[in-house]
Amino acid sequence: MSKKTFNVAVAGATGAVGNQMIACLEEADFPVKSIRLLASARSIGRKLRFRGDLVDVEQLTEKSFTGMDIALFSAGGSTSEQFAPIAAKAGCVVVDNSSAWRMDAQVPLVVPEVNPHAVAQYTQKGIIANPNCSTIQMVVALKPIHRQYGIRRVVVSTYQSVSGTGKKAIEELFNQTRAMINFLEAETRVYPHRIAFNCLPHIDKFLDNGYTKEEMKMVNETRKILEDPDIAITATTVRVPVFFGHSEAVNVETRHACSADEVRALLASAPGIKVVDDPACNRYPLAIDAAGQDLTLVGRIRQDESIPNGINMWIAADNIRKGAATNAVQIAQILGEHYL
Ligand code: NAP
Ligand code: 12T
Repeated sequence: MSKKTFNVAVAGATGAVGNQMIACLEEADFPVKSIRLLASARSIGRKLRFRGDLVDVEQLTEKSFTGMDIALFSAGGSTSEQFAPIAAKAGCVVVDNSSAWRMDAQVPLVVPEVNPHAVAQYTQKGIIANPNCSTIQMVVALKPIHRQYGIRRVVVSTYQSVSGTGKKAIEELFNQTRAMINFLEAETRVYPHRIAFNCLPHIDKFLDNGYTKEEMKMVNETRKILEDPDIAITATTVRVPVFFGHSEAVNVETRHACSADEVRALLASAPGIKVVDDPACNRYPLAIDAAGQDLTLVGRIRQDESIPNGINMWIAADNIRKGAATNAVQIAQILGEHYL
């Protein structure tokens, strides 16, 4: 029997997420027939390695998607807005990492452990959206709880690493940290304030309601993925001086009573999750342990003693892997195995 193989394009291949997408395609042994690496005109002349071969980076244009089967996009929202429909029209299914298409009713928003069935809806626009990094790791943990006990309300605060903003922000934290420990002036370019040795309660832009766009993404995307518009959610998203790995303090109010022990056992057997919860041995999810692997780490699972049915937990995951590239490649795998 011949195995299906696919012509795959990576748009934004030179970026923090795009680079990881290439690595995830290799790690997943994705059935790639040919690969096309796309970026801006700035990257013409660069070469990147895929499975040992050096591949030329090409400029992303309207013609880039002819003959391609799947395109993984991570080249910014405006690039996705413009080029995803062009790719789809060329018959290439787009898995998009930007926020451009996530809330479009005709575009499925998918986390494979949570709503893999939604992939089927890709036929409407030829686009599948990858959720925001902070949303992905939260819904992986919320889904089993919602199915078992029904979630009434979620209150989340995030502790997000700079890699979520891209390669320039990784450099900014590095350069500012080096400047500070040498008693030099830290330069601020990417963020409105110094991020080294600081916390910024500001991710993405501010909206008219006083929340940031990142906070509202968590609210709206979670409801869409869990297919439940009635869940009440409120979020505070904070940038912290961490390079890789987002952490989250999540408070969940359930409809039916649940104990911390039950939730711990439930999550321990749920897909994509590793429970790390042994406070007596100082064991709990850490960004530095989440980074470089694909599982969502959940710990500090305990009763919220202030309400009848409440659970608190701490969740950490690699925002560039499960929060972006790994999730996109997992979607592409479902697409390739079941739909194309
Ligand atoms: P990054 O490190 O700054 O990389 C940006 C990439 O986009 C580079 O490859 C860049 O190419 C390319 N690019 C920029 N403008 C372009 C244009 N006009 N035409 C073609 N390519 C262009 O950023 P990143 O962290 O990888 O993030 C990239 C995207 O992924 C963003 O849309 C972001 O919203 C999304 N993202 C999503 C999540 C998530 O939550 N799922 C997490 C992180 C990022 P050059 O190298 O040539 O400039
Ligand atoms: N501004 O994909 O800055 O919507 O960490 C992800 C991460 C937007 C997104 C960030 C952002 C997204 C960030």
